[in-house]
Amino acid sequence: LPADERAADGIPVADISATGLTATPLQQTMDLARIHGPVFRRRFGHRETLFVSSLDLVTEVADEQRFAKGVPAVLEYVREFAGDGLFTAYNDEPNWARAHAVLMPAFALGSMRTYHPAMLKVARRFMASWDRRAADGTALDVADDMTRMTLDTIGLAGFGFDFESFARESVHPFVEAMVRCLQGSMKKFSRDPDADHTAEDAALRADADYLASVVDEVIAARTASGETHEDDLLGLMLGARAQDGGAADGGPTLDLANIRNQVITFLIAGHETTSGALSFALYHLLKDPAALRMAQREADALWGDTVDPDPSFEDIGRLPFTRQVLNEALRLWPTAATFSRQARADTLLGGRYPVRAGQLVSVLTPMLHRDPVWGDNPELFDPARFGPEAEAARSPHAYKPFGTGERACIGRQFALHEATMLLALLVHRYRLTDHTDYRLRIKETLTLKPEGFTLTLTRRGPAD
Ligand code: MNH
Repeated sequence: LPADERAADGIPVADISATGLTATPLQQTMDLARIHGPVFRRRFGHRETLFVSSLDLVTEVADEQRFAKGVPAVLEYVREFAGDGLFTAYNDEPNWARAHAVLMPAFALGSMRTYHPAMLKVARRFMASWDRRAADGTALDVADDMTRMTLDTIGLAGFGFDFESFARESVHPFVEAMVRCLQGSMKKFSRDPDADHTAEDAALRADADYLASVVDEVIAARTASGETHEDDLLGLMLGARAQDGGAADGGPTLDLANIRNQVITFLIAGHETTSGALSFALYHLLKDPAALRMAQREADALWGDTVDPDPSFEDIGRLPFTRQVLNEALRLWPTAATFSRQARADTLLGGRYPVRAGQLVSVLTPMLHRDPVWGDNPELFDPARFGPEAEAARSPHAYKPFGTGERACIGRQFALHEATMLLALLVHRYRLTDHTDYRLRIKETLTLKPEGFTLTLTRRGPAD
């Protein structure tokens, strides 16, 4: 790694131009933070990114008076297929405020009651698939199955569209095209500006067109049905009129081009990160028998020996330890691992580092989640960190897996409801076997997932 160098403003510069960005840029950047500390610049050719990761500095950039969401280079590339959808919209694009107003009610805690039946339906498909694995003893790829589950859930709950992922040999082609698009955005960041990228770009364009065609299929299915579905995301967007904060003439609040961008955004943002979070949670439970026992005890207390429990909406609020397991998994591996903030005016970070108006600051969330505020063994998986008293005693800025402020994750409750239910159902039903003595390797496709994490399982009996 390059020698430490300090710019005139006192911020260390890690110049990786010679070594290059690796296939795991996030983990590489975590290593840089371990060397250079909680504020540094990563220089790569003509690109420079300012990273912060201490509680103090993140508290500052989370101040909505001083900073707003920033759209960094990689998100500019994601805009090539997600356009002005919520995730990639600029703060001042009118469609952001319109779509936010239309969709917010669909993500209030109470709305999860509406999605609960669709989530449960997909969880049952998941278990039917795992039951077959339990019967024939074959190994399964955790991240793949979690991806099947979360994609089908957002498709059904959000859009009434069934991807039927568990009826397929491999994940839906939408996922494969999406992964190539996300990876393509990541690679664009590090590519040689002078080389010829025509072939790569054409391939990416083809994938983006395919994503758009799936979205058109989703919208056409709804339009053809002649039904309105006022309570799902697509219904809300298609039905929104002027009184909801849109066009003054009573016309639709969101134009069709924007609705397409929102659908693509939700199909991606609504499954990719939740699937990773569930995969990491299962990984940690497999490596921590005491935590697994506690999660099982919690599920058993709710559902006892019932072979096919019928979790109610309220049950999901009665699984606090399972929720803590997810929170802790997202602390160690926040699956959307960075987010950017943009200075509203010239300012001084930490009272000494000048940041100009409009400049971006990236929060390196996995290192914030290893700040000394987390104690002297931050690498240890310990769900007790999210017990009610421990949480109340800690700054809310110490934990940012869902970003911050007005542009924080709209789907947080959705993800947590879906993931808590599935995790509890799984530990209730199966005994999991770490048949390869798996060592964690993390694959980066803008989001994080355990790579090559497989397990075998058997059904639990009443005596387990
Ligand atoms: Mn989600 C924004 C993480 C699940 C839809 N999400 C964000 C941001 C983070 C994030 C971080 C902020 C990004 C930024 O500041 O640039 N999201 C997650 C994680 C999970 C997750 C870790 C699961 C675990 N997200 C979901 C789900 C949905 C969703 C589920 C939809 C059902 N997220 C979004 C949308 C945004 C967002 C939409 C953009 C919100 C906005 O800017 O208005």
